[in-house]
Amino acid sequence: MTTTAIWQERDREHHLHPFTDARALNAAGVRVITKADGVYLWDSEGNRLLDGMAGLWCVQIGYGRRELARVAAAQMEELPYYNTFFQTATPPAIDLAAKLGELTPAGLGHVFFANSGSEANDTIAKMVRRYWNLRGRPEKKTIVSRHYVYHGVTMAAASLSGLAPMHTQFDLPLPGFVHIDAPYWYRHGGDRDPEDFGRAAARALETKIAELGAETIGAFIGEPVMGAGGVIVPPKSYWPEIQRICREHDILLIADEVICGFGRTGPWFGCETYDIHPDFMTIAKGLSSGYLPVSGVMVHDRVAELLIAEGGELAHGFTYSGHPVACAVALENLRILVYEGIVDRAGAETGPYFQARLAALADHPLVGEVRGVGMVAGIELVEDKAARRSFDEGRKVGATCRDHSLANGLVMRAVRDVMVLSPPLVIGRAEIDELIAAVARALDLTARDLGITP
Ligand code: PXG
Repeated sequence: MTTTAIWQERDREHHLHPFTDARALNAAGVRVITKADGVYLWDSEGNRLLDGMAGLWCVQIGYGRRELARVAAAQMEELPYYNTFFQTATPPAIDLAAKLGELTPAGLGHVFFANSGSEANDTIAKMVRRYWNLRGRPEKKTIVSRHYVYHGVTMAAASLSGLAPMHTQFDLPLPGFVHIDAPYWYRHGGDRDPEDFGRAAARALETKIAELGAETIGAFIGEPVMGAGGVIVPPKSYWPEIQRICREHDILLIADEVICGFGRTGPWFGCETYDIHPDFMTIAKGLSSGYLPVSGVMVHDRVAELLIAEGGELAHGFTYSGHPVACAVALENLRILVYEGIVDRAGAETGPYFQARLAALADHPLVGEVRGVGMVAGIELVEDKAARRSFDEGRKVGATCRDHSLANGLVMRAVRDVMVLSPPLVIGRAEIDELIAAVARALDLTARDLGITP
């Protein structure tokens, strides 16, 4: 048997994969990724793939940066582990906290560390409850989220998420989590001007408040741009209106920057792209470029000060909160992102080039809309462009396009029939050209399968 076949057999026998139909995977056999460099991956059969997804939206600096490996090894030798629980801390955790206080938008001066975006969002859900308990408003606890959004998979994070299977499989959402419509102009905007639609979509929050009573609503959570929900880019009018409503009703604002953070939308944070001033900000993924698991909750000083002054002992934390090796790697990742101008270049130069090249694909007969900002994009495939009519779900057009893309050496994901792209921020112009050519080829081959002439 080949090495690949042996790995596939072991994987089939022993490994349960996330968000995977195990039966279908076992029939097909897993693809084993064995190494990576820059924006490229290699599988165990020697195929090279351009990683149009930066892993899972996270490898901002690209693969193979030995500086991160060296920092991890050095920290493991010096101090591989110590906790931050009982009046102790480690230099990397302290330095990373201070660095994040500088890098994130003004006022977000405190961080609570966790290991994943899900854990960070669960932490926020608990901090919202703690905050309103301390303010003497124990009834003000409900968190409003949106349909389509992905905020993670732990019990509270999955309740915050707005994707149906994540709820129905596990009897979620928990009480105290409600959802409103997303600012999804292409699907729900009809003939309306996008900015009018954006304001109306934000006012769905006002309607929900009127229904439940402002005295019961503690927070609103949103990704500046929705990522895993299908790269839903809000009209410019959306976030100012959401913030007005939150202010008027004394509702905390949570910005989930797990995907948008660390340069994905151009500036360092999606909050800067959309002028959002949150009370909490979730960070993960790009914080360490995925080299090690680490996440954080940025807490605004006005919230942190209450927790510090009146909260007593916070009964919450993870064994690996502020893990020294993960924090050291995150610090080195941030140093490289700043020192090499990676975020600046992606924001000013390669991001706009990526968007301009993608926009040209809008003429393709399968493409209803191309949308994106910075280094993240979605291409929505439709059966009828004029009517914006989707393909029947059962035809699995997005999955077909994804499979053509993979077969031609590009990792591109399908969310429903939206093809999503989120390449490493270090991707260069020639590599963007290669990516665009592979997307165009995948679109043509998908059209051919459907009997449409490209
Ligand atoms: N918030 C957002 C906005 C995310 O995108 C999480 C929270 C949860 O992070 P963790 O680290 O707990 O996974 C995410 C994660 C996909 C995909 O298929 C997206 C994510 C995770 C896995 C798969 O697009 N996003």
